[in-house]
Amino acid sequence: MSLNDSRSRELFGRAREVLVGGVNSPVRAMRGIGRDPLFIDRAVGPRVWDVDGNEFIDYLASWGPAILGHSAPVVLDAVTAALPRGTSYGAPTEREVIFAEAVRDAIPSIERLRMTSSGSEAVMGALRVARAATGRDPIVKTIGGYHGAIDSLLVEAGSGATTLGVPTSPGVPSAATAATRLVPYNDLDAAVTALEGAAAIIIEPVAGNMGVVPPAPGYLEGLRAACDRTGALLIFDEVITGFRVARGGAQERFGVTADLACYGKIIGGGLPVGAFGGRADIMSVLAPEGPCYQAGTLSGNPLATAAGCAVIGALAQPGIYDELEAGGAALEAAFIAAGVPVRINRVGSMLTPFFSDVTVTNYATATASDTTLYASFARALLARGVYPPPSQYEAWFVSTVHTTRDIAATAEALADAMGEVG
Ligand code: KE4
Repeated sequence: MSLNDSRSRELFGRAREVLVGGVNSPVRAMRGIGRDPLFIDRAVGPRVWDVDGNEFIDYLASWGPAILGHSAPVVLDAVTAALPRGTSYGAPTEREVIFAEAVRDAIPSIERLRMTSSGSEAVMGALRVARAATGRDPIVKTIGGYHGAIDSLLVEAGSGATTLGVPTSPGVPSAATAATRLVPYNDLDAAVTALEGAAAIIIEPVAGNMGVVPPAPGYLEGLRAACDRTGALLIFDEVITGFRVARGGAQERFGVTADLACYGKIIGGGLPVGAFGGRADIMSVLAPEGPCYQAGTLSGNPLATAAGCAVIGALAQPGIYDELEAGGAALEAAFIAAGVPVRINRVGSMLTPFFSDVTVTNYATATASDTTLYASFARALLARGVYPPPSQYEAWFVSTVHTTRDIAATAEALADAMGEVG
């Protein structure tokens, strides 16, 4: 079964003449599933339409932000109302205060917050604060963890870096990664050793960038204890899990408090946003209160903040995380009902199906999965109106607006696609 993608192909030809690789972010190029990218025309609710008019039930969710579905009315209304008041002032606004108070109400450990325009910038800021607050340089990261396009962390990085075959990027000076210590995910002993004398460990509390890999029982708690013992800071990179796996993110879901946490994606409702925050005593090193410098022209942008306030407000609705949990469970059940031979890792409404004979618990087992089969399966799903993440090393996301009919249609497509490629 094939897809009419002639307009996408035409656009891709033009795009490659002016945008590197035809895209503005590598993993969008769909090389991870062995095809050229589809150009999207619009997105509403749980669906996206490409420029050839093909309709898809969407599980990419723009890599996570679309937790309320695309073009959520509450988000569109908030941005529409904000637009006539201007798009950027370069000055503080009341809405940034409202936004930060809403984040703190949901995540009490965030005593002070700094907004940015991307998750990468949020992580950069958190690392710099951790180093300034501790006076130490070494940062521990997990092999396969992805924290944005940051020099010191683009080493054994997951997500598109692995998908594109460059987990350690050229162009990053060795000096930039000299203080980066690498440990396998879910290997507590390795992390405990690496944390001696370290400024911090930065970790995806639920890995999403080697595909979804949950923390082993006791892993996060063990990192917390090791940080307490060594004086290193525990940084949760919750760019994916923040407001995804619980209203209070992984800190709430697993009951482990981080010293600093990074956010993005969902908190901007699809507009450019990031944020980092944590203990007031740690964050007080940040300018203008302290000497540690971090800045951004569009940080706390009025439109992104309006969208963020709308999403965070909507996610305060009682029972909404039960709905998301049920949606994730329904998608997992659809894979099983369709007889797709995968090992599924799921936390709430984020999951990854691995074509693997073993349970995936870290980067080594994730990268041992059959990515060629995943690629052909994903292509077959696109031809059947289901839009999966275009890489084995990403998360599938269910929103609050995926219906039981959408899941049933997905189950049919899963079975049919597996019939073609299996
Ligand atoms: P951004 O700079 O892309 O907003 O956020 C970087 C980032 C930081 N931390 C985590 C845990 C992340 O997952 C990300 C970005 N995620 C990828 C997909 N897994 C974004 C997609 C892309 O790179 O195009």
